[in-house]
Amino acid sequence: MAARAKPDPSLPLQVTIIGHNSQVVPLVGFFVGGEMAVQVVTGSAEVEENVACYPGVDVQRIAPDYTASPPDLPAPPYIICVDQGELATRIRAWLPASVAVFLATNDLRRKRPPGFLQIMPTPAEHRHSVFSRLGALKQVDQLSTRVRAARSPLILIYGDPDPDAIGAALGLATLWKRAGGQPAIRYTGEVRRYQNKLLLNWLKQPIEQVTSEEMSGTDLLAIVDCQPSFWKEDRPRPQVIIDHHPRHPESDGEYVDIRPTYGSTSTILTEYLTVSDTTIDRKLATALLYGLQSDTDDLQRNAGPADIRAYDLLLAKADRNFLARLHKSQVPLDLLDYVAWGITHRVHYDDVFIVHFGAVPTPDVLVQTADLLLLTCGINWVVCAGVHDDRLIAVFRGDGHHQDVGQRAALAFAKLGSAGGHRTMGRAEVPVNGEHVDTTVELLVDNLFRRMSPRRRTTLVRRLRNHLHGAGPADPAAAALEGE
Ligand SMILES: [Mn+2]
Repeated sequence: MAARAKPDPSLPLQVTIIGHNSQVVPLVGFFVGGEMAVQVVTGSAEVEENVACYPGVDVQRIAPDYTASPPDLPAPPYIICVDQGELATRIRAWLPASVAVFLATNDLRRKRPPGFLQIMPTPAEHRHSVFSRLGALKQVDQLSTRVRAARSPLILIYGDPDPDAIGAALGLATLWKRAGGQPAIRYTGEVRRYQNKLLLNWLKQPIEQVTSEEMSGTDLLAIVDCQPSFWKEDRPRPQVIIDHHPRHPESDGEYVDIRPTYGSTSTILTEYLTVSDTTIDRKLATALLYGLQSDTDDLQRNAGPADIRAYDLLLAKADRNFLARLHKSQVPLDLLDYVAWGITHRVHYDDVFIVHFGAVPTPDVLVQTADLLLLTCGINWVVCAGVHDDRLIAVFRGDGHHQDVGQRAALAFAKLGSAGGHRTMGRAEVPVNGEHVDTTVELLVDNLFRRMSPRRRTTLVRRLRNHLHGAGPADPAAAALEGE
């Protein structure tokens, strides 16, 4: 004979329900349904009769005024089912001391007296969770309806596909495939970051650069993790926009879901998939979680309750070994010496580090350096600037506590180019029209620190210019061992 599984010692083996209101019978059904033994102590003949038919239920009748305890009172937990606070207190007085004393009244809007726990969600709590699910399901239906009517749906990512955009695009594709659609996932830029290449290789999904034929041939265009305002030219007119960046006034479409309070677009897609009971397989969970992790710096930045819920759910399904490998691969080998140069040539002013690299091979240098410099104690924000593609690019990183760097970037540079971001990360891109790199130092300093004293301004400009005129980053080959 097979040994019976030992009962979980942390679970009570029985509960005691005391009282006579209409909560008694449903609670008895609830516990008996979970094969728990139930003791009922009641002053009501009617209740005694109503629960008698349940298996595994023992009933003790006591005086209807509950002045005295029954002769043998079982151990806690106790659930008191009466509607008068005074009566509940009277019963409580003859119970042994225990933290496990619940009160189940019919009037669930009334405040629970102190010392009693709540056993079931209140109707308001329950209603809230059901209603929000119904709202989310309505959204999923609206999205699915669109793909059913489309011949060639296209999910488009703006620029260099980042993890959040990839996760969100895969999430939307999964939802649309379930509805019978065959969406393609495309991006407008190039895959540049090493980690993103690693992720795309591992996913083995046909995610490629978009062609102009695909753009003109699609009858259902969705953009994720971006808005049409991101495009500098040839702005698309998507039917579907799903994003978490601050809403641009011109972001219109048939289906627009923009949630700036969310840490990632992957979180929005995780909600769609979860409410509709759509299977999230290991690869999809990994992509969504990586998107959520990289946009929120592992929940440290811009993460809200929805992000935490999604994180919890995805973590159980994702490939954590692969994620660990992705997280460690931060700095590309050929950029390491740029990062080293940036660290050496920082200028420290109050609680900020400023670096101007001059010409950079890729703006990623700015991102990598800013992220690293922000690890410094006493530094609350970092600005790393460089010239790339005839534009001055300034990358902002901040702790989100002392100031909003996205707003700071916008205040400084929005009039001159594109600028903005979140509390903790911002970016500005300003055309420099072939100007000498020395001019971009002034452009950076004067817009960034409008209220700086002239003396300090002169020193800062001079210091940054001297750095530009000194030796540049080392050659990475110098660090490598020669082959035999
Ligand atoms: Mn994002």
